[in-house]
Amino acid sequence: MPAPRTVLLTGAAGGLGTLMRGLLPAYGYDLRLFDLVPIEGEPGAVTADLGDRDALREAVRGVDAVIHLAGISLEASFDRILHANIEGTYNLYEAAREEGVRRIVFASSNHAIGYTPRPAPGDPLIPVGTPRRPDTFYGLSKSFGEDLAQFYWDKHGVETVSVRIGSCFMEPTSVRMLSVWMSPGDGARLFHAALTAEDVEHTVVYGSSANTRLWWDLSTARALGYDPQDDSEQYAAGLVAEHGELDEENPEHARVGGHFVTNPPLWPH
Ligand code: NAI
Ligand code: 15L
Repeated sequence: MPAPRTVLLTGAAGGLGTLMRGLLPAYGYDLRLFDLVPIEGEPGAVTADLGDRDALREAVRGVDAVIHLAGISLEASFDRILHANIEGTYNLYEAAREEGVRRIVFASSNHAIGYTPRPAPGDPLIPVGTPRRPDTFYGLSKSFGEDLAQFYWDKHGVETVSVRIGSCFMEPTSVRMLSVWMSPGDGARLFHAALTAEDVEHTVVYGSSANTRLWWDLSTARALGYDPQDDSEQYAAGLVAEHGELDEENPEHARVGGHFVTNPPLWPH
């Protein structure tokens, strides 16, 4: 597949979308933007719902690849998740198939495996092939998205890299995030690798920086050419001084999904 140039970025108004709008053009991409809400300073962005199949089909027409970030990014009622994340992701894949788009980078989440016990220091890292254990309807929708991606590769030849993102924010803000943080710069490196690697078929990767306290195996991401440059450890002393180390006895600290397992944050923010 020739290296993609024109890329549709769904969810472009959101936190990660805003970070990637800033960072990805330096890799040579010409971004087309899509979101439910208008984006200030971007009059050319498509403002539409993932339920609008005609708008999606028009938005993917002529692009080389899609980075699919749009959707509900926290816990919500099943009906809302069904519309935005399950039917919305299906609509995006159908539009891509109909318009001949060959590569999608899907923003999956660590919450697809949120009930997995978090490894203690020295335990083996969690492999990509670990059984999925969603911690929320939200995590369940990401699990569905990964299966949808596999199906569209097997049935229709649409390739996907499903990125089980940890926490992509400017800085880690909790002790858990020391393990799952992905710096924005590493996020852009990983999306670039996912867009340009050859013959990915459907590849699942974890999305994080090269954190000293990493919980999962980055080898499938590295196999795409991802070479993370950041490590959350520079924030560890401050965060541990403020919150203490993770506590084995605290249910919120026991599983990969953290507080999504015990008391998930609800959409909208
Ligand atoms: P966000 O909530 O800031 O952005 C999501 C965007 O999707 C918003 O701009 C929203 O308007 C748009 N959207 C929601 N429903 C829509 C619909 N029906 N039609 C069209 N657009 C819709 O979320 P964030 O943090 O930017 O995350 C982006 C993606 O990455 C999400 O899919 C999220 O699940 C995933 N992710 C993000 C992580 C992170 O650390 N930021 C971690 C794991 C996964
Ligand atoms: C996610 O999937 C959320 O979209 C993001 O807002 C963070 O909460 C992240 O997971 C996390 O696990 O920290």
